[in-house]
Amino acid sequence: MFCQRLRLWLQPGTWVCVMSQKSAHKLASIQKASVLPQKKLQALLYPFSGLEAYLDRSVDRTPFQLFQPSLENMVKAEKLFYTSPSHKIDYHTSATRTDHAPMLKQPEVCFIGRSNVGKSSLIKALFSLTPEVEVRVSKTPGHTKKMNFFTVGKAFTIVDMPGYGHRAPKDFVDMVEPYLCTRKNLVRTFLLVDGSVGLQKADLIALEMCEEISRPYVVVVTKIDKCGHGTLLTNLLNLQEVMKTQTTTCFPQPLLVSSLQFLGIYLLRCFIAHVTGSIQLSDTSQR
Ligand SMILES: Nc1nc2c(ncn2[C@@H]2O[C@H](COP(=O)(O)OP(=O)(O)OP(=O)(O)O)[C@@H](O)[C@H]2O)c(=O)[nH]1
Ligand SMILES: [Mg+2]
Repeated sequence: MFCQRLRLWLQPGTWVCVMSQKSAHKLASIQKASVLPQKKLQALLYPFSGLEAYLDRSVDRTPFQLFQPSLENMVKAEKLFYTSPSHKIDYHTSATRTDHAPMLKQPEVCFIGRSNVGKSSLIKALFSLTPEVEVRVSKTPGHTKKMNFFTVGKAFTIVDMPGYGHRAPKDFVDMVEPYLCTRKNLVRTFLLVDGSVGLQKADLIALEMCEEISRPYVVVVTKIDKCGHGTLLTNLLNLQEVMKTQTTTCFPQPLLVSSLQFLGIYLLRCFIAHVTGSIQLSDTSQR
């Protein structure tokens, strides 16, 4: 049923976006992923569904399924991530201080988290339908040294931040905190936590900082491909407990992603399109 509906949505002729010159990853678009078996596709679109079977029946699933857009909405959101002459996706500029940040009017979202947690990789995966947009990733922590601004047409801006913790740039605090506090068009901060290692001391400090700043933010659990279901679920439930008891401005649902396997990337694209006001969600109960 689910696959049938997906194929209906993706019928030839309904997909008008132009694929970029460089070849995109085979799972970069829902259209390409739709050839996968139903269970795999379901886990790719809604990663929590792949974990549910391993979860004790007594655990409340609700907080993990609050944002559950329909396929129609995810397809709508994905279209924003294709570049075209009238909707250019591009690296815009970098800045090391908030007062050097570009004056952009469109809604902005930013990605923060420990060095090496996978911020740049996640942005690269979001932009995988436009692979000519260069987002640099590295095994070496502390790779991203500046705030890098990427514009998505006139719809929104995505900002890749340097990481905190090991090998963080010296001016991290001066750079990131004022940005989070004062940036007017910032509509959402995504705080990344490594799902394969769970919450670390530095993550708790970042959560505290976001709470103090008191602007809406969302926790994104990265690298969910990197560990077994047991470890991931333990880390996830621990995180959920902290979110429930120690946060107020955090969106109660952690979003799960793997930038390498594209798990949760379509859902995150839809979330960004939604919070920036770039799409209106239609019926969300179609899953
Ligand atoms: N297995 C796995 N590895 C990942 C994933 N995302 C990122 N990585 C790896 O983690 C390392 C760090 O990735 P980056 O995206 O550069 O991390 P970052 O948070 O931008 O790091 P800094 O710029 O140093 O703050 C790289 O070796 C990536 O390949 C993922 O989803 N799964
Ligand atoms: Mg980086």
